[in-house]
Amino acid sequence: MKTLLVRFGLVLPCLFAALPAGAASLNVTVTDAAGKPVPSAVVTFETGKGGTQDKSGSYVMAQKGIKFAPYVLAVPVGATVDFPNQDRVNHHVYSFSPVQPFQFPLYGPGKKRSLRFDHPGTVALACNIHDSMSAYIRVVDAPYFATTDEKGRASLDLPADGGTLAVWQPQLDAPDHSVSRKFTMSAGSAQQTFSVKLKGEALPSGGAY
Ligand SMILES: [Cu+2]
Repeated sequence: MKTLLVRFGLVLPCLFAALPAGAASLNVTVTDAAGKPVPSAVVTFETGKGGTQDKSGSYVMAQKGIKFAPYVLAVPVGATVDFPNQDRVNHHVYSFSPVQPFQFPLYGPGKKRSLRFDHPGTVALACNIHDSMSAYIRVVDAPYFATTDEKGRASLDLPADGGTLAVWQPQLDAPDHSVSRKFTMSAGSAQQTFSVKLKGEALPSGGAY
């Protein structure tokens, strides 16, 4: 018990220190027109007053089971993403997206490639060997962002402030595959729901996220 108390004593102040003053939790749910959850949607919040992005995370876009995993990976501007090949076959990963075109010529099982993403926007991924492989890296410049899980839910710790809440998803049927609304965060936890229109299915058949 003493150990537990000591641990909490050390850890809790660190957790609170990481949140801006007045921060509270916003739970966002994204559903399609039929009310089904929409996974792999990137939710962002911007106050227009800047804010520092947390760039301490490590970001992985694996190739596993002849699929990319995850299907959508949101990263802050300047993040380095690792692309480990966890399959028993070779992959040749590339993107033609103007935001940051690149290619990793054929690399084998157990090998890894890495790339830094310096420009906000969407980088659509494909594999030269496997036409069915498809995924997205969404490079965001908003200080607050999260990606919806299989239940279409995402949680963001936000300052009590007004700003723009936006949702991006690759199949979202809207300009830039994105919709947004003005939103003011107040103290305490809050809930927002987006009902969005999708083009076709929310995920490619057998898609991983
Ligand atoms: Cu491949």
